[in-house]
Amino acid sequence: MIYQRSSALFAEAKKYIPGGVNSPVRAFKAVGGDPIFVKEAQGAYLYDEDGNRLIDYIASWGPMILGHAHQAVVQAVIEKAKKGTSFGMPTEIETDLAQLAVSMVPNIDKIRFVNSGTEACMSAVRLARGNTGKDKIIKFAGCYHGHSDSFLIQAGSGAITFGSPNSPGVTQGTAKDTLLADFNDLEAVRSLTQANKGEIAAVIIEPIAGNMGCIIPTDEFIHGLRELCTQEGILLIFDEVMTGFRLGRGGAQEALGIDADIVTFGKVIGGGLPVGAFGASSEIMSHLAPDGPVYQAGTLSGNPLAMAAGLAMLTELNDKPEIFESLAKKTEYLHYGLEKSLMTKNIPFQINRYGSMISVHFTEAPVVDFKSSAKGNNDTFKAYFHGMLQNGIYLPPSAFESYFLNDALSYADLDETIKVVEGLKL
Ligand code: KE4
Repeated sequence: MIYQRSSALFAEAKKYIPGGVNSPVRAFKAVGGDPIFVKEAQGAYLYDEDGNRLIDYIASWGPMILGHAHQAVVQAVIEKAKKGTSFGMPTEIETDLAQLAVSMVPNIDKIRFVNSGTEACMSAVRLARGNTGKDKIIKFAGCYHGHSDSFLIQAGSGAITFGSPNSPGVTQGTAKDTLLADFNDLEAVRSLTQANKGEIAAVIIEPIAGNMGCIIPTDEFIHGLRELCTQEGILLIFDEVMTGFRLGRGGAQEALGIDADIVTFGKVIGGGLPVGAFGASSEIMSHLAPDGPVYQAGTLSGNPLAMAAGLAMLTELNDKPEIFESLAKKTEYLHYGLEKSLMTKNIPFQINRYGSMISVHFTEAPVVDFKSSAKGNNDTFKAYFHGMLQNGIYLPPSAFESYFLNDALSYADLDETIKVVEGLKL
């Protein structure tokens, strides 16, 4: 594969945009080389600026669950754009999407739209603090909830990728209110609640973690966490920016059988346009402005264009829930195919999978938290990533990410992907 035009475009971009990208993980820093510039995408395929066709396993980091340029979404956006894109005034379509989302997700009565997952998680924490009058939060090493200051403490995704899980610019004053525990370590959480009795507003967690690769909670951990939060009067925030509307209509709450107190969303809920959201019971949401004193706002929040994309995507998923099952089956097929191919390479590896999220880790021990994920051999990962890319398969350019399958992927695409792995020298 030739990537000359992408490299030239990257050099040009770096003159005007820091690092040549608008989100660090896109820059290929973890895998080396220049990032691929996409010209367009259709269904399961990316078409880059050098004319290469790539089978896409990131789906824009989750949103494009139906595949790229899905007819229903594109049509809805075109029609809505003709009538104006943003008014800064309430529109009916916001209620339509809110009603649909609330009907799909268990345990939330109301939802507020914002413009990113970061905003959703940041606002959810403020709402929890406003509801409880407490300052501290617990997060888990390797979980990523966006780039709001409180979260950039042992954060996952791009933060780990750059080896800077704690970002400069986050003050001690902020960091002191973020307590850290290891994912799947219930005792660590229990100790923090005892050492900070009555001071913790919320625990925020990715219920199925996707920002240190895909990591699945043990039943004992996630159910124990729910019980502990209930006992201690701590609000449990499920960050479902990745899992919401991907694992099923009801996301991780439904899949795990756990009721969170506040749930955050992003990615799929916007259908590929900028939408984040957070939802909770009417009681908890009654604290949010303009009903209550917890302030939160946004010029483009709920803008009709983004609402149109989100409504089209959620309507498709709500009307055809068999899509979730079909995606999970495709992911299982890919899992066993990758496993079979990698076993011929005589290297240690782990494959973690949940629903349509999957990740490959080149390490001996099971990957159950940030520490075990960080033990992965990054040189092997780089060879794997570039070997796949050279053969037309686009994977996340970091070992600390999850693949996101899309419904446009065919079994022929999966077989092609598996075959490429067979031929890799790792
Ligand atoms: P955004 O602000 O990027 O929309 O959402 C932040 C966020 C919050 N919570 C979870 C669980 C997330 O995965 C994310 C964002 N995910 C990353 C991918 N690991 C976005 C990709 C990027 O940073 O460019």
